[in-house]
Amino acid sequence: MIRFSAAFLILLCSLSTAVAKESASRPNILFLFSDDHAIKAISAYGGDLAKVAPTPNIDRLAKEGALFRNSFCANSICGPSRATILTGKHSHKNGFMRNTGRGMDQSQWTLSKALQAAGYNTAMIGKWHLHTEPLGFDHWEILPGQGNYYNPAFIQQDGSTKKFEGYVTDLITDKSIAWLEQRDKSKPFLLMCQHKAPHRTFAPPLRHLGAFDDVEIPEPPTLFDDYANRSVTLASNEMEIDRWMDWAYDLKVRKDERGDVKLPAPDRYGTPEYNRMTDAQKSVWDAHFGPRNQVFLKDFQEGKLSHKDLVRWKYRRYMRNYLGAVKAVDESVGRLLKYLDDNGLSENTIVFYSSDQGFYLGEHGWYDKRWMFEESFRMPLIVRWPGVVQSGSVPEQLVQNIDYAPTMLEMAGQPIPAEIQGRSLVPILKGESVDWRESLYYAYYELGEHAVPQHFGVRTSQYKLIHFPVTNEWNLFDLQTDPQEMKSIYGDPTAQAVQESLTKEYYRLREFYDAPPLPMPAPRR
Ligand code: SGN
Ligand code: CA
Repeated sequence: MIRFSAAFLILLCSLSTAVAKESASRPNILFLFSDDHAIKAISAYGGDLAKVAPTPNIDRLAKEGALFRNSFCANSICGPSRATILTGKHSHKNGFMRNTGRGMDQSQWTLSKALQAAGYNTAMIGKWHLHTEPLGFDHWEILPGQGNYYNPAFIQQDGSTKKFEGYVTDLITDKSIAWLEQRDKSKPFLLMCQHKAPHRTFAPPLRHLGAFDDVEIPEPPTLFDDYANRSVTLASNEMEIDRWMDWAYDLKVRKDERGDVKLPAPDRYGTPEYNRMTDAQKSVWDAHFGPRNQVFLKDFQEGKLSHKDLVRWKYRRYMRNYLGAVKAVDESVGRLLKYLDDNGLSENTIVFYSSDQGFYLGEHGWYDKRWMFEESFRMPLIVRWPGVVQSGSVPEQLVQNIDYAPTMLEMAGQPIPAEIQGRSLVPILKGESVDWRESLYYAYYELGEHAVPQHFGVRTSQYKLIHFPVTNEWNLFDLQTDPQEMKSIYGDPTAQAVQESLTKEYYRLREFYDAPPLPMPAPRR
């Protein structure tokens, strides 16, 4: 028989009490993240769309936590936003400047590695998009690249790829809950649950087809923007609903290959997502879109639709599908919050809701993101932290995704490395008065997709200056008098003082963040 001395048993007891105390005192972190979710499509942020497309579960987080009114990204594109979140640094410092090119350099410091080393049980489930295997996670299961909506494949931790039947958002939620169930409960956790939705091609779960058919989708005032009074590069964009959103407009030349508007192509019905569905799933889809497409195509072929009618039709169809995908993301948030409630985890779990960038929902005639204009520059950010954050608070400070890593480190009681460029939001979350930044730096480096040029800029609470180095242009907006950003006042004699101070601030920020010289070289393909 093995005998333990009394002293050894006492030591063992006090150690296990210490572990239990530590995991109780260090909060869990549930990071709920989506892809391309514009704040306008979250009802807690208000606006016309919020009335017809409520997001009650995300709203619950805002009611019980803090909704950051002025939250922005550093570079409005997927991979770079994710790399910034994991490193607390602008793209030029973490090296992931564009979606294309090499994978994330994981030899550098990352949030997941730091929390894992600090004793957190860490998991990453869903869209990763950094072209590498996730590091610093005890468990991960990720979509390959952009992933698929219907019956998607997931890359497993052993390197194999497995296909699962179902809708991607539901599957990511199931997998997240399954991980929470079997996690190491002696440790606090960090779970990054990262959805693909509502990214293009805006595919809702089959149960939500038609969910928004009977509501009036409000039209943004800039749906027919003519791109006057701003950089010449706006007009050469390739993300306009009118000219660029895929659809079978003459049923011969251009097909709805990606499935943006869910019209049949002449030679095959199938878009890549359609072709992934089972026969039973296809028949639900066909029963929904078939008759609606027939009505549209009849009107179109009989010449009943003006050019503007066609844009409006595409816009409405895009929005209905986008909102259907958002509805499923909101349900996912609801399921995870319920899991926390049912398992006594709500009190000691900090919940974030965010998305990699915003998105154009018809503003400036666009879908997609990338530009420093408000709709894609803004990122939703809601944080619920029971006992610390005052319910329903709405911080006004200018915050950015460089701030997420230092925030989570402070929440977990970890030191913030000096190399991190962001700042912890903890003092703001605690409602403390804090000397905060008065301007944000922005940089966009891609050159190819959607024909958005490289641009850089600075935003204060009232003004925004955008620099287009390739065409050597500057745009300046007064966001108070021109919130839609329709007329640049750069060069306007009445704006001279503002122009000088913003230009100075732009160069100060570039130096402060140690930004590389412009223009940047073409991306590696
Ligand atoms: C895909 C989309 C683009 C989108 C990029 C980047 N085309 O290439 O419209 O801008 O992703 O999106 S699609 O036909 O494949 O849908 S990001 O969110 O991953 O940065
Ligand atoms: Ca995105």
